[in-house]
Amino acid sequence: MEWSSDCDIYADLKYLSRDRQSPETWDGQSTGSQQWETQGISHDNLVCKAPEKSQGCSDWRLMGGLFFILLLMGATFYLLAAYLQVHSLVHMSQVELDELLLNQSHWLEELEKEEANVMLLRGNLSSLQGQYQFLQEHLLALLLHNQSLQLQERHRIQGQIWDIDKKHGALWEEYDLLAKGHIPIPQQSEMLQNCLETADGTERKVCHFCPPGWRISGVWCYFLHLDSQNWESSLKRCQTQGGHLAVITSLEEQNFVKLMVKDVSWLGLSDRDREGDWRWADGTPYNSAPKFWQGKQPDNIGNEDCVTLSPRSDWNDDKCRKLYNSVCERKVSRLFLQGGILSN
Ligand SMILES: [Ca+2]
Ligand SMILES: [Ca+2]
Repeated sequence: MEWSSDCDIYADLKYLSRDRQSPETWDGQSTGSQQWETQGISHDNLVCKAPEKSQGCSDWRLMGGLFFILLLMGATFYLLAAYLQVHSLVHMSQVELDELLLNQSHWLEELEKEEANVMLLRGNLSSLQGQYQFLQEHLLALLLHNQSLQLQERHRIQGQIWDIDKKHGALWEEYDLLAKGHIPIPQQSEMLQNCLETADGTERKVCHFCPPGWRISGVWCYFLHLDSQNWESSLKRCQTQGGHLAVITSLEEQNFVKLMVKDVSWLGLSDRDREGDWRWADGTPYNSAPKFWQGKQPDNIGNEDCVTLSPRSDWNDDKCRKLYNSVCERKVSRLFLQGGILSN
């Protein structure tokens, strides 16, 4: 503590009596040289020390400095924590991105394998269809040209033909599904022979497909069965192939089917449920389309309820139990072709 005789007039004063050697506090709050004199203290006896408020001010500054440092440290810790959190998130995102890229690569490989499998399957399918058709024709020839076969043997062969028909149909359905799965089709494929320009002005074409062995006309596919069966069996066989016995609704269709058949063949028209109440196999109303009966048909002689067509004559009602060829009909599969890819 420095004592001085050069006092500021507003200093917190102490005076030192030179004879007492110890400072005493001056009890005035503010002072001036005149007051020393009124109190009987000689100016020579006054000494000063640094004002108390100066010490207080230093403490405040010190506390302020400490507070600032603490604030700075807090902010630093906060920023550090935030940085670590962001860094952690970025790291996690990077890991997830790496996983996604890995998965994408995996799926692309799987897709390539799948496409290769589909191509292989298509090749196998085509080969199988050829074998089925060969077997079917072979069995039919057996039935047609070997009349001496026992009835039981004939039934067995007919059962095999039915089985082949069903498998053939199932294979086609599978092929249809594959084609709809956006699988590229070779440009020269026979499947693309019935692709037509669309009216929307794009390069997209609309393609109509029939299963192998079926003939296409407009939006319908037709299949002629040469192994003769009664009307009921013929109807069921068409249903297992995804269609029904042929339904004729125009002169153009009548002419097409008439040219197609080789002998008397069943059509999908009957009045089995009620005499004179003619019904088409697919529910088409009988009166909504033109009719192509032969001159005096239908005559219902001996209860004839099922309708036939032959290359040389128009419709005739005949007995449903008789064994004739039959014509099945089903809608074309309709797909769109763009950039060598078929899709629905
Ligand atoms: Ca009838
Ligand atoms: Ca008749």
